[in-house]
Amino acid sequence: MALAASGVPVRVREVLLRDKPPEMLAVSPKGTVPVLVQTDGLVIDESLDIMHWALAQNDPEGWMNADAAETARLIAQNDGPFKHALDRYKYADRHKTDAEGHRAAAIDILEGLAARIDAKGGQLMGPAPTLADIAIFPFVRQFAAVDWTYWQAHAPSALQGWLAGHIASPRFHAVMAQYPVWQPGSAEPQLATG
Ligand SMILES: N[C@@H](CCC(=O)N[C@@H](CS)C(=O)NCC(=O)O)C(=O)O
Repeated sequence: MALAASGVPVRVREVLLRDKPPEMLAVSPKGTVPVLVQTDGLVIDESLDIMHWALAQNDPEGWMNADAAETARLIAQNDGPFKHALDRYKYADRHKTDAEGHRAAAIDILEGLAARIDAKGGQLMGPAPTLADIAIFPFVRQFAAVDWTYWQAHAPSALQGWLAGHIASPRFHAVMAQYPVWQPGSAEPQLATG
């Protein structure tokens, strides 16, 4: 999303996580996506770092115009306790965990986000989206998608509206496009940006 918003030109190599190409592991041995390789060969392989990198170059919608410490705190809460609960709710079979307990822990965090959205006028840091919203909504979407009926019945309405707005954005649709899996020598399409 940040790459798309920044307009920084990016070519995409789609990979299968179950069949990671050696070319990817050679530049980023930890084997997670996304991996960004700059034209000078420098590698960034954490999504938040990629967001910062893109928006430092061009931030036409002012996604960095928010309190940095508060933004970092919200993202750390998301990447730490929220993701912990989400994974154990979503993959309760794999983790042999109590799905409902983890769902409740996640909902506690989501209630806090909803209170912020109400207080701030629509988004996490103010009336307009900033980095925190863009970094966090895909995880809230994953939570909602585990059980949409539960989400609609129990998630705070401010958060339902916030998520619906982000999911409906043309940019989100564009960046969710599927690309043919890359193989050496195959095309590297431009990132679709909406
Ligand atoms: N903190 C990392 C997490 C990246 C991550 O875990 N990505 C998952 C996919 S969403 C992955 O690549 N998993 C490796 C695998 O499933 O083999 C980031 O945000 O870049």
